[in-house]
Amino acid sequence: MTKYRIYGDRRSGNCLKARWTAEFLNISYEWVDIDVVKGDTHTEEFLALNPSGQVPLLVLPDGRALSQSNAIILYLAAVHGGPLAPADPFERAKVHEWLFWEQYSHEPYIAVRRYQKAFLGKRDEDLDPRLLANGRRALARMALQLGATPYIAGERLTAADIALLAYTRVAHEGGFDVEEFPGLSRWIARVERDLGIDVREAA
Ligand SMILES: N[C@@H](CCC(=O)N[C@@H](CS)C(=O)NCC(=O)O)C(=O)O
Repeated sequence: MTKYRIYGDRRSGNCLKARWTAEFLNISYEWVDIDVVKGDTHTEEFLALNPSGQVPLLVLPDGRALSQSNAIILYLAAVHGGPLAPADPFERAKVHEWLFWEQYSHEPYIAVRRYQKAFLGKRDEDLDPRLLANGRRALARMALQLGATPYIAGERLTAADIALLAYTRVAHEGGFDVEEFPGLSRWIARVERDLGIDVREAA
């Protein structure tokens, strides 16, 4: 039987979201290594699969392709069941609330500052100061929620935890100190444990 294929760069949090979800749901898949920095997402062959030129990309066994990390998590959760997307409409909408928030208010600051510092080697004085300020605001928002519930969308692990773990666990590489925000380190450890992430390998 043809398997799912996941095209991704192992250093990318967005790509790890797809990988962690497939592994958590025991889905067998083939991983296709893509090097974003080398421009692998802009080859003619890759653009034929995803005209947006981005990873992660999920290719279904029937050949249909899906991009956007959070859409991939939700699709796999919907097809393969499990607890990641709650059945109750309001609880599910709460998961979506956090997924949209992650893409608009968290990832554009925390992932981008990390990329510019750790991958492009930029100096702090050359970075847009809004990245630090808005990233810290996002971490504070998460800490506020985690003061009330053990997981980001409530009492159980959901797709929202996977999406937010990806860049929060490497926020220090972007110059953020998660220890400043009560409950964040404990939540990171809890979700890593639930997902069975090998902390040494996936750093
Ligand atoms: N919102 C998208 C962002 C995807 C994205 O930015 N992917 C980056 C790697 S993390 C990429 O493919 N960059 C290559 C490029 O844009 O040329 C998602 O969540 O999947």
